[in-house]
Amino acid sequence: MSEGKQSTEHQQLATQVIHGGKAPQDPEGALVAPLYQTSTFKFSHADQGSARFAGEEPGYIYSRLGNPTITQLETRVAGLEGFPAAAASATGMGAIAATTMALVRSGDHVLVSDAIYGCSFALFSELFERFGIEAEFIDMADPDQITAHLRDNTRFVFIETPANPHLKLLDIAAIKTAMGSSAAKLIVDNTFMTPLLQQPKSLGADIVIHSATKFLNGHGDVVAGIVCGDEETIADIKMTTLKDMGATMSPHDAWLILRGLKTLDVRMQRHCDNAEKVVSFLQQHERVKKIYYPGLANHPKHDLVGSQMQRAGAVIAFELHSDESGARAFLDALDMIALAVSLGDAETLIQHPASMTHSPYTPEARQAAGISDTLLRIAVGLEDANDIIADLKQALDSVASRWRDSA
Ligand code: LCS
Repeated sequence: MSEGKQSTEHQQLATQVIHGGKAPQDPEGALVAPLYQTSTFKFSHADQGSARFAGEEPGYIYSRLGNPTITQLETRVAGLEGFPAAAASATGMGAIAATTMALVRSGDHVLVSDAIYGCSFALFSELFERFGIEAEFIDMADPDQITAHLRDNTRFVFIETPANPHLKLLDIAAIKTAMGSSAAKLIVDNTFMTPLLQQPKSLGADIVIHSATKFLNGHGDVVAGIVCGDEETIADIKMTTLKDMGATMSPHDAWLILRGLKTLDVRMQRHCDNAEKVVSFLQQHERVKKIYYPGLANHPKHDLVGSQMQRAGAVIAFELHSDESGARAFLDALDMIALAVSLGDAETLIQHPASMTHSPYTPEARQAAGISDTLLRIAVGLEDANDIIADLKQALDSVASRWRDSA
């Protein structure tokens, strides 16, 4: 390779977020690859069209089956996660549904962590059941539980770490070891970390999924998903569940995510710095009862920070010395911090999981997963940390009298 032309494999992640992926060639030499905002592609003659459909000639056909802007995003994210291939989808749930549905047949069994995003829980607990697929939810903090529950027909083990909403951590390498020689695939939802803070493939994951809506895009203007894996698995997902169920990404969204990705490294560092400052503030506030944050020494799996995960991330869950109505009054008293679901945006967002992101859980399943009714989740943004803290402080102070009454 000529001097100055380093191959993508050898570039550092902070460079890969900017340069990774096969950029479509622009005849004008534009710095930013053009957006292929097109639904379909012209064939130069009929034989070319049929050869492309038959897979005998490379080339694009129709944007649900592939598009140069989407390909660029897929190759960039696959490279960041250390996989040879990726498939982009319309939403994170589109990626999770297309991936998991491609792996199972009726009569199969799957193992799912008890603590995951609410709609992922709904997919496995309700939709899978309709198709005769048994999803078993277990606490995977003890990897021996996996060995005990694996069956011959278990097709995958699905985990999220850190988990939404209360940052439960799972040891990816220990789970892979516990899976032994099982043919089941280990699927890791890496949304909360991004490949810059956690590399599940190096710890044994077979498939890594993201809600690209979150940190990967980072600007709160897109809903999207992506799944990374080996060539064969990704080709299967693309040619079955993604192509025929149709939750494919729009080229415009792919272009926006490519733009957002360029600042992923600087954004993640700032997100984490801000989160650490917010945690320090919450720790010394008398009205805060409990904080769930992997960076705290009292987190049950704090030792994974610095080994499995590079930093503790930017999502914090906490409980106040109040009942649920006091927690709601606190949310209503916030000013700059947006009362909104989602995470990974420039804006700091806060929400109440039991009635919002995790309302698809049954109350019993929420309790089993350790998600209390008074839990709040804050996704720390990129503002000046002092402004985030000032808003939290004024809201805590403004409802203090109410808590004195209800305490
Ligand atoms: N995986 C995780 C870990 C998530 O947090 C979400 C969405 C998804 C998958 C699904 O991605 P989507 O289809 O929304 O792109 N989490 C949300 C949340 O915590 N608040 O709003 C959505």
